[in-house]
Amino acid sequence: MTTPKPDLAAVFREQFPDRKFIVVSNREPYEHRWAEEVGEISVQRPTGGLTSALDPLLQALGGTWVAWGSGEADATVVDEQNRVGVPPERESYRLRRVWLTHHDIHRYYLGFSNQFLWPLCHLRPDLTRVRSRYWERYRRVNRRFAEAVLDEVKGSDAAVWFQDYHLALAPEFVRSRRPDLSLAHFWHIPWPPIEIFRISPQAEYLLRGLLANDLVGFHLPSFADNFLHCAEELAGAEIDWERRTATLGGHTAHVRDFPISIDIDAFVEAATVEDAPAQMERIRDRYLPQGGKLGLGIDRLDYSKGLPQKFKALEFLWERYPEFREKFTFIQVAVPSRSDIEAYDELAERVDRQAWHINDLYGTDDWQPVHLLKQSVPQNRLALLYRMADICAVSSLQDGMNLVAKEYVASQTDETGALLLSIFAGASAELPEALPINPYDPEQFAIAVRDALNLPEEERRRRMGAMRGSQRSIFDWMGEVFTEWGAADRGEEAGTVVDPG
Ligand code: ADQ
Repeated sequence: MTTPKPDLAAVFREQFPDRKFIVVSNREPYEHRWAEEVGEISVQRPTGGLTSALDPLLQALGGTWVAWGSGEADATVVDEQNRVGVPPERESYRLRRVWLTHHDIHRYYLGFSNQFLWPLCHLRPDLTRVRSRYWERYRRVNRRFAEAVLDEVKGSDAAVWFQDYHLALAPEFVRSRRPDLSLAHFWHIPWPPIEIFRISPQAEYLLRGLLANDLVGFHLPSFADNFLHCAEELAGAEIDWERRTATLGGHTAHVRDFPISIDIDAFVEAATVEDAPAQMERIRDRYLPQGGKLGLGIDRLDYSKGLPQKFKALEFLWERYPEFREKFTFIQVAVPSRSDIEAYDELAERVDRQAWHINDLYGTDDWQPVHLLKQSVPQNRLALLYRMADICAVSSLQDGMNLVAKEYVASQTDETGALLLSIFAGASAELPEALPINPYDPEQFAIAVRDALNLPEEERRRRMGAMRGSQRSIFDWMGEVFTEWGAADRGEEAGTVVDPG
């Protein structure tokens, strides 16, 4: 059974009847690469997440997507304005590419974005690296994105949607030249409390950049609160706590929370393909002892995801509850990420050592307790792993939302699995039937794994059924963003104002 999807093109047009739709993100939806045959070009398409949800909408509306041209053959296919029509087989919207040099990637992307904003927003100021050259380049690249946007909206009205922490300054650059445009921004990671955010030497500039939007969205009300508080104290904005607006220099930004979600149907379909039972059997044969239970973790290899804490808890589990040896196996899929950054490199080594240590202590000739698969796994295979996993453990130390938790719930079509979910993942606010864990307490975490594995089937079904019944999709999420954005643009309230108390 599929869930009804809102007609997003209609929702957008209703809110913005005369405006062109422009999306701006660091990553691009289509990447051109050199194929194996000499001279041939292949196209990498959007896979999963927001990119693949936005792509059909842009195809329906026919707007522009502005993004970094990261593919090795990207420059070959664009026109003189750095534009290419996508998708290749039925060009329906425009992809406008912004070029980044080697220094840009190091300073704007790996530097300011991922070695300053990312750790700061994930409450790891100890991992931040403050360098004037990072900031300088972040400003420059944001200006370049803004210029590409301005170029694309020449002579037209537009609604411009910026994505994420790579582009905090671009809205202000755009607003200063085109005050008539409607601008919105979605911040996909947490916004930290002021005590942490004020560590940023550029706090005021970052806030001013974002306050140039008509709408700023976060996953949780607490992130929106933190942002408003920072805007008041560090940028001197006037806050209306009831309306949840911040006014600076005569412009008012509406600040709202929109918990993002996933394409539920895509996971349900992938988990229930005709040969799913045979495929799951093959995975079981490969990794599990006869009749054994499966635990699953799917994460980017990032320090915010709490992988060392998860492995410590598993070590405690097999040490203290020997009844789970040879009866319970854990597959951790960890896709390498930002490996040019030292902290990520160290993390990768650390989890390798931990997996090796656990397997050395408790493994036998016929059984390996932990399988650490450092690779990307296609979505259809992920869905099968999710479906067959008896438990899925999300151990984030800090996470804006965490889509893995939602993907597990969507793929659990038999409703027999149990979700262990960190109380520090944004998703925990919407999934009260998950089993809560505190990843900083590995002994309790181990007890939670034990209890989850011992949970009666009826209770597992009750919890999973309740979570599945209340899931909302990424399409609902987008519809809400557009409705609030339209209202903000007209200076109205759309009716989902959060009670600040
Ligand atoms: P991420 O930090 O990347 O996103 P998350 O929400 O967990 O975190 O999404 C990860 C995505 O990558 C999932 O869709 C997952 O399936 C996929 N993935 C993970 N490991 C994979 C693997 N080995 N192979 C293939 N796919 C894999 C940021 C924020 C989050 C927020 C999202 C969306 O940090 O808090 O939920 O944006 O706003």
